[in-house]
Amino acid sequence: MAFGKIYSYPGNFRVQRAQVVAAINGLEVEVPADFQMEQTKTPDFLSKFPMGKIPAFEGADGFCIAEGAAIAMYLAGSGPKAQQLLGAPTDIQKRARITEWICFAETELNPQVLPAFVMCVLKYMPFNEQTYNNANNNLERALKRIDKAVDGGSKKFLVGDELTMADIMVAGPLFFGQGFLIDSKMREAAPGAIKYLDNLAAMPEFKSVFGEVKKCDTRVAAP
Ligand SMILES: N[C@@H](CCC(=O)N[C@@H](CS)C(=O)NCC(=O)O)C(=O)O
Repeated sequence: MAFGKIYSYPGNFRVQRAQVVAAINGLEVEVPADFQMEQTKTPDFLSKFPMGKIPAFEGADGFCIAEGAAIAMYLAGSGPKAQQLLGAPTDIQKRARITEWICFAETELNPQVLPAFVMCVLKYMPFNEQTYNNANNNLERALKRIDKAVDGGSKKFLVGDELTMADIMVAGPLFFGQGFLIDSKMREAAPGAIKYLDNLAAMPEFKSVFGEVKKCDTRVAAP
């Protein structure tokens, strides 16, 4: 029996991160293919997920949780690899370091890759040059921060010497962003970070969920 379901549209990197975690922990998690965004506004969905947003996780035991990071953390803590992914409960500093990178992913990476996607790819929002430039500058700064953390590409993981939630959470938005925004020019500014991401992308844990990571030559421009 499946451990639970994640409701989302297909190809959502927040869900893909959770799927990587679930696979590492041997948890079966379904992503129903027939899910429609309109369902997020139904009384049934809102009674379980009051924000009416996806991703949203519903466990076989009835436990419901929203927010992509919280879903991934819940799955990380629910299987045999919990200590590897989250750090041992007694190793407070390691757990804090992993949390630092999770916060970094959610606040320094996701908000930088999403504006260009929404304005230039989906075209749901009018193009705003200042928003676009600020996000790109902040993204380059964040990539340089990662470059430093992995010693110019000589380290394979952000925390310690095995895969943790730090890597999984950071990889999601950056694999996604490489397809349309992190172009060859931005990649040249942080080659060690890109080498680190390439190493992660080649790991079976990521490859089975994300497939081949697409890399754009030129970033998406104003529509
Ligand atoms: N903070 C949430 C954001 C989730 C989010 O913005 N989801 C969008 C789709 S990518 C959504 O459900 N939008 C529907 C709405 O705003 O009503 C997370 O990280 O999971």
